[in-house]
Amino acid sequence: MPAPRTVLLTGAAGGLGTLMRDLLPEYGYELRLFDVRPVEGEPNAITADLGDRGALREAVRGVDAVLHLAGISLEAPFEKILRANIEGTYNLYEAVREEGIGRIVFASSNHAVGFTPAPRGTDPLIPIDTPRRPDTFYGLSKAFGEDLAQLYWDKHGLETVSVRIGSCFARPTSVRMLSVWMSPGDGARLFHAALTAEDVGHTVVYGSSANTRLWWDLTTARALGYEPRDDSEPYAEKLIAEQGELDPQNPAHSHLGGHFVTDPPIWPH
Ligand code: NAI
Ligand code: 15L
Repeated sequence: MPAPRTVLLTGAAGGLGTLMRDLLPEYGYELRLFDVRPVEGEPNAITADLGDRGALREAVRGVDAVLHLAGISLEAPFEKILRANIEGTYNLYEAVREEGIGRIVFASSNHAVGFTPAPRGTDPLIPIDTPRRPDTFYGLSKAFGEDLAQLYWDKHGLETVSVRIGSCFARPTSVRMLSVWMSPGDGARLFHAALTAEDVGHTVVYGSSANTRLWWDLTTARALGYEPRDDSEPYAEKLIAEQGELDPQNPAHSHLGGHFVTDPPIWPH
């Protein structure tokens, strides 16, 4: 696949979309913006819902690749997740297939495997092929997205890199985030690698910085050419002084997904 230049950025009005609108043009991309909300200061952005198949088809026409960030980004009632994340992602894949676009970079999430116990002490890092253990309907929708990506690769030759993002914000704000943080700069580096690496088929990677307290294995991300430059450790002393160390007896501290595993409360079973 030739290096993509024009990229459709869905979810352009969101937190991560806003960070990437600032950072990705430095890599030479021309971004076409898409979101259900208007994108501030961007009159040419496409304002449309992922449920609007016609708008999606027009939005992807002629782009080289799609960076798919749009969707509900936290736990929500199943019906809402179904519409935005499950049907919405399906609609996008159909539009991309119909328009013959070669690659999607999909914002998956650590919450697809959120019920996995976090490694402690000398435990090995969590591998990328650890069994899926969604911690929410939200996490379940990301597991669906990864499987949809695999189907479209196997059946239609449409490539995807599914990025199980940890926490991509300007800085880590919790002790858990010391392990799962991805700096915005590393986020842009990883998305760039995912957009340009050759022959990715469907590749699943974890998305985080090179944190001293990292919980998962970045091998598949590095294989794309990703070289993280940041580490959350400079934030550790202050965050631990304010919040205390993670408590292994607290399920919201001892699983990859953090508070997503307990909020809403675990159903009786
Ligand atoms: P966000 O909630 O700030 O942004 C999501 C954007 O998607 C919003 O602007 C929203 O208007 C748009 N959107 C929602 N439903 C839509 C629909 N039906 N049609 C069109 N647009 C729609 O979320 P954030 O933090 O920017 O995350 C971006 C993506 O990355 C999400 O898919 C999220 O699940 C994923 N992610 C983000 C992480 C993070 O640390 N920021 C961690 C893991 C995954
Ligand atoms: C996510 O998937 C969310 O979209 C983001 O808002 C954070 O909560 C992040 O995971 C996290 O796990 O910290």
